[in-house]
Amino acid sequence: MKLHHVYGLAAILFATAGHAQAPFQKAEDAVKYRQSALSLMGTHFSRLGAMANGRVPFDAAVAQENAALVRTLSRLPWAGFTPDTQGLTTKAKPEVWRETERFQGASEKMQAAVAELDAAARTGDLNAIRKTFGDAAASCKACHDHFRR
Ligand code: ASC
Repeated sequence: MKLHHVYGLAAILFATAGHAQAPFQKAEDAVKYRQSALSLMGTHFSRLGAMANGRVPFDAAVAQENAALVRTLSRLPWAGFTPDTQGLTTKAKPEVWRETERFQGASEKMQAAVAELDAAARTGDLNAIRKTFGDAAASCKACHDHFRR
């Protein structure tokens, strides 16, 4: 293989890497993907909540780990809301695809709130975590109230 072929191949691989999670082979795969991401987000968010609410002792390292995971996971579910999943029986309301700007806005608000929570967790300040946790939880609920059955 000539060197410029290697460069060409590398360029193609780079160009497609960002789309590795989509499109999905089947609509069911897209649903599974978004539900998995949201489920994991809930798991790690709840561990932060337990500390924010004083149900478990505060551990700054554990809070940081969970906030970093939630922040990374918060980027993922959206690729799974493909139009071909509308016909499947899930908790997603038709509003997801009917009010796409509002849905995207809600998803971005949640990602921003979670980024703030991650920044707070990095400081190790429990009071900052409490406040940003509350804002992030409100952003989860706002979207669920309008877009989820
Ligand atoms: C969670 C979880 C959610 C949010 C939401 C906040 O732990 O799984 O969906 O918090 O209940 O209001």
